[in-house]
Amino acid sequence: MEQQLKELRQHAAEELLHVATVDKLNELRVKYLGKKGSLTSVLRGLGSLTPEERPRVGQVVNEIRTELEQLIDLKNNELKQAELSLRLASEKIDVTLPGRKENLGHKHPLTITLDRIKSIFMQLGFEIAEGPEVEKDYYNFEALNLPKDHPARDMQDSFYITDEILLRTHTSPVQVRTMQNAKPNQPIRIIAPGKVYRRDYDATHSPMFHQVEGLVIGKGISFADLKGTLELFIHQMFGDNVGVRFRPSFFPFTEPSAEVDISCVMCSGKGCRVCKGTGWLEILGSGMVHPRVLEMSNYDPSQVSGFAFGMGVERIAMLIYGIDDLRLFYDNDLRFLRQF
Ligand code: 2NL
Repeated sequence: MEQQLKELRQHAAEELLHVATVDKLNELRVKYLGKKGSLTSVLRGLGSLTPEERPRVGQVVNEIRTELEQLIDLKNNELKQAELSLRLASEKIDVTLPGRKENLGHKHPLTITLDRIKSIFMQLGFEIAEGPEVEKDYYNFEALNLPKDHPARDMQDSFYITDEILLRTHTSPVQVRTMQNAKPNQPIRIIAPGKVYRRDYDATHSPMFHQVEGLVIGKGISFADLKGTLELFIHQMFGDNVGVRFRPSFFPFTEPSAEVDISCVMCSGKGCRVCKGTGWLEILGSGMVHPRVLEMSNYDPSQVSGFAFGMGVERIAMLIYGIDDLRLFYDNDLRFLRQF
């Protein structure tokens, strides 16, 4: 038995010396020291020895166990250290390399402009209303007092889908829907931003463009409210020093109506190519909501009144940024877009 133990010790030490991985080392630990391992089975054979031999052989078995455990621990540390060195070598990073630049995008100039317009009106207590871009003729024209023979209703000027359905030509239908969904004579203070569609295409007209319309209805709303609101908007949008001018005009859905001009942002009113020598730029249409329009959407013109206005977002962005061709907004040319 002592010979058998000596061989086992020799063999185990040999094998442990040549083991190359932690996994393999664990296999050997089980093979020699485990519950069904070689050393344990020797220990079980102790019964067949004489009582005199037992303590001595038992002691030898324990010595071998301790020795093998130490050897395994040693090897384990050695292998772990080797694996770590290998990982450190392969995962080495050069902290002196220049960093990689994050390529961050930014908002489109039209979105920046629209966000600013919305923000100014939101500070004045306006809510933002939205609605469908494919609209009924009724909401787009009929309810706005646009007579059947109005040029905007011509097939040549609007995108019709059927006789009764078209792409909205302004965001007014959103305001009509808001009026018709309200309680009787309920006050309203909304802006309706969004895409609109007209059959037009040149340097200053695109078949799709963006509009913001506004609508305020309530008891005693007057032309003074219209002027004060729009003047404040223009000064926040273009600066306090810009001149503002209200000019009589006509829209089928407002009476009286006014167009709003600002002093030319290019020449400060001296007269140039952009303002065609007049010193003024038209930027808004507005007016007191026509009594017929109020009536058609269940508001009583003897109880409440209101004002409305509309503006083109592209036109305002072109004036603010000094852009002379609106098609640049849609070309997605990064050389253009990166400038904002
Ligand atoms: C312009 C002119 C305007 C309105 C839009 C409106 C809406 C309702 C009732 C009455 Cl529901 N009016 N909208 C009023 C005046 C002018 O837009 O030049 N837009 C670019």
